[in-house]
Amino acid sequence: MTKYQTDVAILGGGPSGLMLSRLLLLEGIRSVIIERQPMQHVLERIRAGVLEEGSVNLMQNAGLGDRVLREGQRHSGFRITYGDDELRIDIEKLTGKHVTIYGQTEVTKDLFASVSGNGIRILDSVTDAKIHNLDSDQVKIIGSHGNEDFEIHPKFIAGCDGFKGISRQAIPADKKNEYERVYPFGWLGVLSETKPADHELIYASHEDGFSLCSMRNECLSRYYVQCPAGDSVEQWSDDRFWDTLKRQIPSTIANNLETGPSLEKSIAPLRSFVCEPLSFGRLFIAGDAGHIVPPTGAKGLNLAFSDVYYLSKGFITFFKDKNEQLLKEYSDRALDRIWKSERFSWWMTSLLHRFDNEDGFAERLRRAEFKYLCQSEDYQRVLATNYVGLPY
Ligand code: RFL
Ligand code: PHB
Repeated sequence: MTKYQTDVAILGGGPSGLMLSRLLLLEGIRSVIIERQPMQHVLERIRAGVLEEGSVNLMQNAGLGDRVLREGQRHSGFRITYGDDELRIDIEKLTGKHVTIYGQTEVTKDLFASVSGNGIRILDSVTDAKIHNLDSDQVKIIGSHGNEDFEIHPKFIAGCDGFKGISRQAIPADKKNEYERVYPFGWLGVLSETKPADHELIYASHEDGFSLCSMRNECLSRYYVQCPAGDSVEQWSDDRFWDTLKRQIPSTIANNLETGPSLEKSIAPLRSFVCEPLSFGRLFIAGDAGHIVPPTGAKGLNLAFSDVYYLSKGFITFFKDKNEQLLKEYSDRALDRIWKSERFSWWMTSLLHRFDNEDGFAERLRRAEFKYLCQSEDYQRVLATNYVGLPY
């Protein structure tokens, strides 16, 4: 049995857990990261692509600005298409801000390198991690790492272990409320070594379903198409995927689309979810562990970073100034921003996707919404302001 004493035990070595560990490390606050998967798997998981300015600033403040500023693509707008009609949202003109295309794989790589060589212990491939005595001074995490059992005695636990983690489950049922919408569709995502469809992102609404043309760099594209919730990857050959995508994006773009073998193909179910509050006793939850947004608004990773920003401030004022006030306020401050992003992500999803058993009324409302968006710069500004990220 190995025993560890630390300030903060961080469950989960995804972007939330790694960023929290890094921000605490810079202030001399110790942490141990407990990750269920091999770290290699975490580093290779293909997910988010769009970073808000706030997220890039946070990376810079964490001393990790060089690569994202050098290799990330700065985007000042994106397109929404509705059948063959299209609208460019000029986010820079509307908000004075931009977003950065930089894959979650790269974010995770930068964060991992900044903590792993710097005295932060990362226990990966951990099995059977369990939280004990959450509501007391004797809080601890036990589990197995390799062939050995471990016991961690921290002052606090940060639950950064994603939607399926154990930290949210550790809050007693009568001490939390959970709010949820499950959508009847998922996103089938493909990564391919092809030239992106355009130099900016295209969110395409079509009567057969939604598609997204995104990218990682000039020769690496990321595409998504809406698929039924129960579909499996085996049902989607590369040919079927490309045919569906080409049908659902405007013909001018489809005609010039470069296709190729998929390097990665996966299906993500779409869900909106919030747990309230985000804390209980010595436990504080951040990122996907506490909330999920459908990826349409590109908010998940960005929200995880704003949570971690608030939480890091709470821990830092506790350990530096013996002041618990910011920790007490953490849940309310984070939830305020989370609910606004939940609203935006739900709205973008409703605008762009097709739902089962819809009637003509729903479709006409959606078309009216698109036309209104085309005609009203004020409405476009509301969209752009949310897309680039609300301040924190
Ligand atoms: P993660 O990334 O799920 O990491 C949680 C980690 O916890 C580990 N874990 C455990 N560890 C120890 N003990 C246990 N019992 C554990 N149970 C789980 C897991 O193995 C994992 O390593 O959560 P985190 O760190 O909060 O980060 C959240 C983001 O990953 C997520 O919000 C984004 O990927 C969402 N997202 C997007 N966000 C954006 O901001 N912009 C985007 O463009 C964007 N696109 C996307 C996305 C998510 C997608 N999918 C696949 C859901 C596109 C897609 C398709
Ligand atoms: C991505 O590139 O993976 C991506 C981009 C925008 C989104 C979601 C995902 O809204």
